[in-house]
Amino acid sequence: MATQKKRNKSRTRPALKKSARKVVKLSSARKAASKKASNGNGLPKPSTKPYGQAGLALQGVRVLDFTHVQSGPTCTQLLAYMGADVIKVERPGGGDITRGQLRDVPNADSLYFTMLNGSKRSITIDSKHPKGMEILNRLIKTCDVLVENFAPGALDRMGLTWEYVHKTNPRMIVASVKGFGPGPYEDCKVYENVAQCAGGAASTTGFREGPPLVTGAQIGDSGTGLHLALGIVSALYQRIRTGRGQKVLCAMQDGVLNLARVKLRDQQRLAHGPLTEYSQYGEGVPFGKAVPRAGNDSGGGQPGWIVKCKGWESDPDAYLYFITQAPVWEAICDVIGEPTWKTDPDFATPKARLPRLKQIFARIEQFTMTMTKFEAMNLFNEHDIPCGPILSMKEIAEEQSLRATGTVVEVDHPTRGKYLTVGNPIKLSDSPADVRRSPLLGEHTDEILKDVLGFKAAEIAEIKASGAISAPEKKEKAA
Ligand code: CAO
Repeated sequence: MATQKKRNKSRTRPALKKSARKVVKLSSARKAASKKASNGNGLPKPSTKPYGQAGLALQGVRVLDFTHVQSGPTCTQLLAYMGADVIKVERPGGGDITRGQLRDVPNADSLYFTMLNGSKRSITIDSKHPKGMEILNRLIKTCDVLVENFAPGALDRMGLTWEYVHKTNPRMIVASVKGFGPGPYEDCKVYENVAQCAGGAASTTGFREGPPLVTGAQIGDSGTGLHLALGIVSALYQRIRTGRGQKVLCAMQDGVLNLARVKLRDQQRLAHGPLTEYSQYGEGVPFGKAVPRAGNDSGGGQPGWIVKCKGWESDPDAYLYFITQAPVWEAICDVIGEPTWKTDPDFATPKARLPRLKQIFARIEQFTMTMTKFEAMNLFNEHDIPCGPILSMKEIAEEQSLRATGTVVEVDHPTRGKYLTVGNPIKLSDSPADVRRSPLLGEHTDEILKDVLGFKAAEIAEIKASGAISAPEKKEKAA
């Protein structure tokens, strides 16, 4: 890329008279240094440090984190895990509303908060206080990315419009989560389940006979936070070339639809006939105009279903997801004790099996009910048959292999003690995840004012006296 640019430049540069050309001579020492630093392609030479010891991927990126609840914090926590310095701005007094929501330990930050705000620093600033705005202005000048997920218009009402932020720091990337993109609903506040419903997930989840269902996975909030993180990293990459920031917008409806894209695929297939891999096809139930709920049918081309295992009567999670993958059909027949199905024309081909899936899964279930889900998992895997146990959250919390990979991490917190959090699900071989506990409210206020913003002790005292970083003292009630 750099070489191409260089070539274009030399082609378009007007010819200068030889005498007018300014020849800048590099001293031999500088020449050697620049040769050492670069590979000749504009990139630094490959580090010789051992993997994992060359700093973290986003080291040097500073994030002004105006996020709250779940969607935005998911994004900024990931950036922090990747090494960014994430400065979470919170309202003095209460901070992020989730600190106090779904509390399990009295007077300690909730798990809702702690599991979404690890590895960040917290500063309290009242953005509606003139002194608070002064601090924010300094932060805007020093940060690379501003991330927010306020209700539509809230950032503008603070005075932090895109135009203002861009003028103050043209390199700033301003990233937002909103419920909806531009259109009829753009001014609406949105929570997780609203997004799941508006993005097409709820109408396609659940059983045909039942109402639409939302899923436990937070595809609206955390899913959109993930999308936003990718947008930010892309904008940071583009900024290397352009030198300027840009707006990044992820609407939760769009994020959910992106994750539900197979259902929009099926919507279009409906125009060409029934969806033969859906159980309702085998059951002879006609399709309507829109994609129906498909129960536990697989969303892909290999039919699957959830089958009972030993203990299902008392254990709500004694189940296995079983996939009748075509290439291992013969092995499936042998293992479940139906060897004649290998050649029986009613079962031998994927097409022949489609109208009989209910019967096939009933037979598989008869077999799996004789063993635990883990025994079944082991047995089928010996034959390369894809399947998976339905794991409870208790089992996941106790799973040692997830601890070993850092996907589940135990951290210690000064007021709540040890808790489990989800570490970085994205593993980079040269950037080990930096998973630390969440900050207390305003824990890093002084340190940020001093070290990041360069305020002197007297100025910090003045800021404190102004009330811009602390909640107004509660007046004692008269006796
Ligand atoms: N100092 C002073 N005021 C502050 C502040 C600070 N540090 N931080 C926030 N505020 C103010 C905002 O300025 C805003 O004030 P105004 O409305 O007077 O301008 C106010 O706090 C509340 O912000 P909000 O409207 O975003 O919060 P809410 O609780 O009413 O709504 C939510 C929450 C999530 C519905 C809304 O923020 C939203 O729709 N966000 C976008 C979509 C989203 O991310 N949803 C996912 C949420 S997780 O399920």
